[in-house]
Amino acid sequence: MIEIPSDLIERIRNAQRPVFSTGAGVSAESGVPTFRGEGGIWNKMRPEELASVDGFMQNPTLVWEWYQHRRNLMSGVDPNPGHHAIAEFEKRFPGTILITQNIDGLHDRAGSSNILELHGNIARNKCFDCGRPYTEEINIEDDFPHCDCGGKIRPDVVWFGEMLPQNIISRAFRAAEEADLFFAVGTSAVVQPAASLPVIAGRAGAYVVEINLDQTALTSAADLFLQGKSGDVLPRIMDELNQID
Ligand code: BJW
Ligand code: ZN
Repeated sequence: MIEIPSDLIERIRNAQRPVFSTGAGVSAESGVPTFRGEGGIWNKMRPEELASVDGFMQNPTLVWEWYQHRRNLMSGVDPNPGHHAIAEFEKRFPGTILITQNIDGLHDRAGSSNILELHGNIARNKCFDCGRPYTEEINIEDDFPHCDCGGKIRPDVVWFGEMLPQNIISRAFRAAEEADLFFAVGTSAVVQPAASLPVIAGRAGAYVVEINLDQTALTSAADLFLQGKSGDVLPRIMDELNQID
């Protein structure tokens, strides 16, 4: 069983502005594949084809089918103990900010409320041409629908080379700058600008804790690295906190 340093528990109890930043690893135990590492999507598929504007323009049907497949998969899974522990943390420490790169909506379903979704949400769609939200129900079997303007409908997610939603990323940068305790959980920390958030937080004085199965690009810059599954480590942290009061 992973050892949680008592110093970390003390830091959590004293934290004024805790922030979590999560990546695909947090949803892996729910059955959502990660992008990189063992079993990662990008080991078999090409991000330029499936998760870029150029890819969509060249073969919209392929991209649409891939997202329909993932929608189907994500609608059949549930939040895991890692998601639930983060939601419990927020209830215990109101004001906790949760920044996520995940598009699967599992944090919301676990009960977190203060969530900044950096890369959008697979449950939403928008028009590729005019950007208007598209709220009609979509069946998994359907070909991709069109907007009133004639544009193709696409998932409301952020592809490579696209800007992140401005209001969300600016709130995430502010949260990182103001954080005194920053948890980076289940992310390979290679995709920008999300990867810069723990670094910014650390430089601004936050204590940076990384939770991951393996070392990453962030590990050497983190103050504490807890190696393990987020679904094991995060509930262990909550257990330690619950034992104190
Ligand atoms: C566990 C676990 C368990 C597993 N418990 N842990 C050169 C240098 C720097 C930047 C760039 C560059 N060239 C281009 C860029 C910019 C680019 C970028 O960063 N590229 C790098 C890859 C080099 N970024 C962008 O394009 C972004 N936009 C942008 O920068 O705009 C400004 C701009 C515009 C134009 C030109 C230049 C700049 C947009 C990025 C969008 C990313 N989109 C995706 C797809 C989203 C939609 C979808 O899902 O379909 O987002 S790609 C994919 O990667 C997805 C993820 O959110 C993202 C990050 O992945 P994440 O979450 O870290 O997961 P993994 O799989 O990488 O890692 C999982 C981790 O979990 C591993 O470490 C495991 O060990 C661990 N793990 N099980 C704990 N149980
Ligand atoms: Zn349109």
